[in-house]
Amino acid sequence: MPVNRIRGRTVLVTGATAGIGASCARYFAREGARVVLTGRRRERLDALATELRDAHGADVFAAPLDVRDRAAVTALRDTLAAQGFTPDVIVNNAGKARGMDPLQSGDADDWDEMIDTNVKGLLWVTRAFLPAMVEADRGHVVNIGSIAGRWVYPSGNVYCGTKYAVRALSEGLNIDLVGTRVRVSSVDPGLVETEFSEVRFHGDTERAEGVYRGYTPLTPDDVADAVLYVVNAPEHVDIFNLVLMPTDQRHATVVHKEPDPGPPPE
Ligand code: NDP
Ligand code: 8X3
Repeated sequence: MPVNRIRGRTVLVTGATAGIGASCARYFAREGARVVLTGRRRERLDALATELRDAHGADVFAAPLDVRDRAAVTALRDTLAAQGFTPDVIVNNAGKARGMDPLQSGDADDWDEMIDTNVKGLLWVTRAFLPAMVEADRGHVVNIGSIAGRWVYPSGNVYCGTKYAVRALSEGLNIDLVGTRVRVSSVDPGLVETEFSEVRFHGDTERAEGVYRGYTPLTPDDVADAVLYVVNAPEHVDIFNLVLMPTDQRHATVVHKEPDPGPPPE
């Protein structure tokens, strides 16, 4: 990075225990940010905190958090404030797809989980941490959206709906913050190889692996690189929307895949 505007900032990442969130935490720590790691799996948070302290001497605060728990979100905000860890960047990354069925046979529990995490969780976190940014007249909210928030694909129904909502919330928030120096960015990836599909298919690893076979998907680091880029932009520049896809992907379902060669001959 030619100019480092990351050093010394305090970055809260939701869903830092895996995939894109873990990569974002690594990228911010590497550039000298203080990082607040959150997610539900405590052992993973602790392991990542140790890794970042050892590798970068990073100032890290790791706290288990389920973003669906509004009271827990506000309690964490208060704990962080008491410890001098008030974030001036939040990366609203925690999110998921659950199931991939036509709406008429979809599972309402899956829908609850997606809506509560991807939409309401993002709102609870933003509502809790934003006022301090407005007060300080400095800050950045980065929402991890998706191309699923601009193109609906077959059986994507509710997941796409949550990402359309994230897109609308990013736009609305950006408008509401006019006159402040708090920036809003939506970083919207296409296919990224993470635990996403394993979660979507309820632990069916074979089906999940198939999603990423035959082409080169994005890596979580590719997305973290984009997030770092938007946050590192000069303060008068707001990169409001950054869409990134694998070169092999040109639309939600338009992906160039090499045919599966099948099992090796006996
Ligand atoms: P992963 O499954 O690898 O990571 C998801 C992260 O979200 C985990 O750290 C998980 O942690 C956390 N999480 C899930 N539920 C909750 C919850 N209720 N409270 C707090 N944290 C939670 O998936 P990705 O890294 O791929 O996904 C990250 C974001 O990127 C999501 O918003 C997803 O929609 C978006 N995205 C992903 C794409 C992809 O192709 N992979 C493409 C476009 C967007 P834990 O289980 O420990 O709580
Ligand atoms: C996650 C990737 O394929 O569902 O947003 O659009 S996809």
